[in-house]
Amino acid sequence: MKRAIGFIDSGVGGLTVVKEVLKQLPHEQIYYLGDTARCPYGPRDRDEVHQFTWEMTNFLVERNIKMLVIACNTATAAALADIRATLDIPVIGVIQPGSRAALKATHNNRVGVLGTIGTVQSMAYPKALKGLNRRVEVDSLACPKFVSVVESGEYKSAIAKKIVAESLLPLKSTKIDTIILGCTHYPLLKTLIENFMGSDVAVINSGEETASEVSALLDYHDLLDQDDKGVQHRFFTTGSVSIFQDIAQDWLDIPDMHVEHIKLGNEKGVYQ
Ligand code: I24
Ligand code: DGL
Repeated sequence: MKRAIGFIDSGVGGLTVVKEVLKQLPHEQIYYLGDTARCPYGPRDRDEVHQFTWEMTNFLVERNIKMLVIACNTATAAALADIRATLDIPVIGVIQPGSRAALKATHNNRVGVLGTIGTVQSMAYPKALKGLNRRVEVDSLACPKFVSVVESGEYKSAIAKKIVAESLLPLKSTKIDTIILGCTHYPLLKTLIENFMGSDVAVINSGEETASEVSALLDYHDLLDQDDKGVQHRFFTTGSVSIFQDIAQDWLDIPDMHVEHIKLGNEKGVYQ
């Protein structure tokens, strides 16, 4: 029996990571769980995000996944260490890969990090970056408006351009030469961010880097699938199946995607 790579996220944003994995590893089978009923995680307490992330993890572990990817930055910041220490399958988050790529790209050891409130407050990126290179200087910035502008579908509009410019203004006066997109949604704003920061600043997509690490880790553990025979991706959502399906089909270019509605938590359904 083929075993899937499990992906968990607060909603649909983690599909940016899945898209990169499908591109790099077309033989692999994907199980994706998006907790859209309780999205966004960004403004929530760390303990709550930790609890929700464990609930998602247990759901996919019960379905015999061979590796877990925590595709959400906020969830990675709140729960990766604990989940990795507990499970006996490889577990990967989005923060370490993004950090490693940023350190490769920077010439002056000054890195900017954009994320949700939860991710920025956790200091997970500065910790990861300094753990890899103690001389690096980090400027973190929470961009709470970015997720809603992407989810409004207006991410290419003049409004988005204005929000990006206003939010990133504090970074203009710093010496950063590299910026990490530390949130699943921000790759959709990449062009606007690049245009505002200018061509001297390298923009790192954590999701893209994570896909490369998934590939390396599967190879290392000898878990890579040799062909795409019998591949049956599965998508689970705690929210609306039709909204999830519309976005995911469009984003991943998979027609007639099968999406299943599931419930998580002790008091099922009360979080909506
Ligand atoms: N993009 C995201 N989330 C949405 C959206 C979007 N609606 C349009 N687009 N909605 O995330 C989530 C809203 N919730 C409401 C409560 O129920 C669950 C859903 C970014 C997706 C990244 C893959 C714009 C859009 C789209 C298709 C592809 C990409 C995209 F419609 F940005
Ligand atoms: N997936 C989240 C992240 O990467 C963004 C959306 C949310 O706040 O839940 O941090």
